[in-house]
Amino acid sequence: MLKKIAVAIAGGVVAVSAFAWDDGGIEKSIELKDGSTVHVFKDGKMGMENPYGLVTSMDEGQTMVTKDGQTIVMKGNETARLNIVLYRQYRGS
Ligand SMILES: [Cu+2]
Repeated sequence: MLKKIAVAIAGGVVAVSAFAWDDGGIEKSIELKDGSTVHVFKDGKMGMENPYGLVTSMDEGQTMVTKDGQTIVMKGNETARLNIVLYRQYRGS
């Protein structure tokens, strides 16, 4: 079940909104300078996706630079949770 979500663009951060998906609890997805994406869950915790679409681990407290040059700090490390969301997306369920 795919559901279109409106991706809020907060604070000038570039949000990824190229395709619609079941948000799976993700509030927004932010592109980073190195080509990876940080997905922010509704509770504020984050999960990392590398440029190849794979979920990767990042230590909490690490800083990341967004595509438009802003610095954000990693909160949480939701690899398992993000895996479930991305996997569901691939299955299209
Ligand atoms: Cu990160």
